[in-house]
Amino acid sequence: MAMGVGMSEEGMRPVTELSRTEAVAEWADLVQAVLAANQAYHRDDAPTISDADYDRMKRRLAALEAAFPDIEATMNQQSPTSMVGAAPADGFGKVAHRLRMLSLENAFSDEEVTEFDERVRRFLGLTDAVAYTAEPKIDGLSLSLRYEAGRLVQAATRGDGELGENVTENARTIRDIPQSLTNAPAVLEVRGEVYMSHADFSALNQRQAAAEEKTFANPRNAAAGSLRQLDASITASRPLRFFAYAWGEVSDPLATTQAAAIARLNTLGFQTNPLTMLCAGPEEMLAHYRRIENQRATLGYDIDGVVYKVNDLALQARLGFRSSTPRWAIAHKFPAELAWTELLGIDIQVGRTGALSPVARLQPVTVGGVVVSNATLHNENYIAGRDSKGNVIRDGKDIRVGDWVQVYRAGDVIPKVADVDLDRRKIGAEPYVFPQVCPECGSPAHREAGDSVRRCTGGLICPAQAVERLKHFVSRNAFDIEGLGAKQVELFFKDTLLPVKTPADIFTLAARDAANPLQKLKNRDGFGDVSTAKLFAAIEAKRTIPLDRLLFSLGIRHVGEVAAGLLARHYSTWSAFEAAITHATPGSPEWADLTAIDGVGAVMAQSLVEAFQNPAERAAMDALVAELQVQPVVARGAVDSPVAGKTVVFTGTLEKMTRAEAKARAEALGAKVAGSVSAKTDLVVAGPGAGSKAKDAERLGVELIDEDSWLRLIGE
Ligand code: JCF
Repeated sequence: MAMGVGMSEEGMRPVTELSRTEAVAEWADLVQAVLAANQAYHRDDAPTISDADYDRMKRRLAALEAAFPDIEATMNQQSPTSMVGAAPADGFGKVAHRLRMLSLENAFSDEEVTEFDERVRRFLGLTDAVAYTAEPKIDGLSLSLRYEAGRLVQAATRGDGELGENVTENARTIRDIPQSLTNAPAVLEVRGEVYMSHADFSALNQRQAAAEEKTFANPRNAAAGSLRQLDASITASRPLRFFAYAWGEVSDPLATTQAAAIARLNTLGFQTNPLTMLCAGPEEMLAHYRRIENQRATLGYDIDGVVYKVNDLALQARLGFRSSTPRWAIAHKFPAELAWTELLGIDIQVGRTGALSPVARLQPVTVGGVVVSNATLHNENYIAGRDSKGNVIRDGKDIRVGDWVQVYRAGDVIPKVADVDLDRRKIGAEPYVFPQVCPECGSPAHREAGDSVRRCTGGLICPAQAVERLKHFVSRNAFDIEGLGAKQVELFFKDTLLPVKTPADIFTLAARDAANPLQKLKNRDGFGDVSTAKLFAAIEAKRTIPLDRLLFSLGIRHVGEVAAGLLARHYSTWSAFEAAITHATPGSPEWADLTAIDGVGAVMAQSLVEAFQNPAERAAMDALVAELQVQPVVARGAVDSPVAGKTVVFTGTLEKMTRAEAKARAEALGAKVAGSVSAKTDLVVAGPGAGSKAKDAERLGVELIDEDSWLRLIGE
């Protein structure tokens, strides 16, 4: 029985009273009805039911799925509640970017810019100069505009780079964004920055204040707040602008160089930044940086640095990407803003891996337009006037409570304490004594030799570590559960009726709530029918998770996103991974196999092994995995590449490309690149001077080819 138009929720039987068969029948009908309504609304622009009825159907679906969590899996049909791009009950629809929206690596000094150029040329094996474009880095928010047959069909925010928000209707109200293009490629995604000028920002704030509406802290916030309005007519009333500086999918290349591509975007009708310049190398780039810096105050809009990009697009393609940033670009940030203030106290925060981090409590002070009252003091050494290697910093001046300290902010990062004014030190100020036990759980806090960080040894028994692990678990690049952020995790962690102490507890929340005859979550303060159903549905939607995300989410020390990807692509399935790590003690074949993964060293391997040998950690992982369907991860680019899934070792001197480029190319084609030859190696590519690795290949019967054969194999 699907809900008919106008049918009230009160008239419906609670999902908990339904038999499984009844629930499945109702679910299947509802899915069909919602899909039909989606099509009518999105494809045909001709809604067949009211928004209220639509929302009711989606809520009922979510409730059914919360009460019968396996419905979606057993019916072999994806529910609209977990579909990307389906119209959500509120907020914006999600858009999957066809090509990831990138962010940029940062440089903070001239030296880092020179190093960037050296890195680029080393990677490409070029001794000649490389040309770069240099342009102001606009401080707004990035937007991707998709044109098909010359018409604007979609606008999406960056989001996490893979999934953005659909803000098409809002983008249509921005004057700088053309609705249609002539002589454009059939498919063209234009990327750039939405921003607000200083003049428009202050006029907007005056209007807002006069109307007793909220004012904005800076033009960036005003631009973001204006673009992300559910009511596009509000966006239309806000003076937003747009600079184009990049592109995503294109059916025909725009040009062969960055500079020409930008010129083409300009010809097509986009604003491009007039301070974009072509530079012959680092010297000219730094000169242009100074020029832009000198004009910063009079530009009329906020910029926070200068972006440099390799000009030759063929070289950009060879350079490719690191995990989320291109190797061919860098953002040279303007110097941080500074201020002096009094250090009121030092608090110790205990992080996810047990690290004791000292946090400065400051007399609030404005640093570059933002009020700062906390700043990081990094670690024990830093307070004492030494860097993490023990070398003297700040001429060895230590930092004491009551001191006047210099605070700085660079970009969006956490403010830092940089310096201390000894002339203003109070008489009787005592050196800071760093705690030797965890302030949260009382366990001893140890410093390993060579580590600048003191760590709580309590592991999961330390409430601070446990809660930070949970926060990491639900964070954006981990499980990313909508409606379950850091704040909610802290509340559930302390909750007595529905406690969440480990990740597995998240996935039993709905069942525990259903089984609880006393106070249901929906009847509690801050919850309700709708938000509870939404939360449970959001949790259900993440019960199926790719292995790489799961591995990152576990929060094992030294296993970041990149490492999680490497491990997932190597082992493919949770059971293979779990079996391998369980048996991987130094000297075992599993250990050799683990450490042969390029990018996995002994330190990470040891950390994984320790996590699996720790009974509490192990129990938490087993309980979690029992709640999940872990999707296997296949090697990247597995489609139609002759080397996809193969393990390749490069040895000897390569003549057509550098080792770094060869490795990046191979990985882009879905191959695994290993550092040493083993029985698992599929292919050894040997250049002149190849030594023991070529011999190993012969001994183990592994195929051995030269560089030219490799290039032919990958079709170059
Ligand atoms: O102005 C900017 N904020 C800006 C951001 C300019 C660029 O040329 C960018 C960017 C982010 C990513 N280019 C990329 C690839």
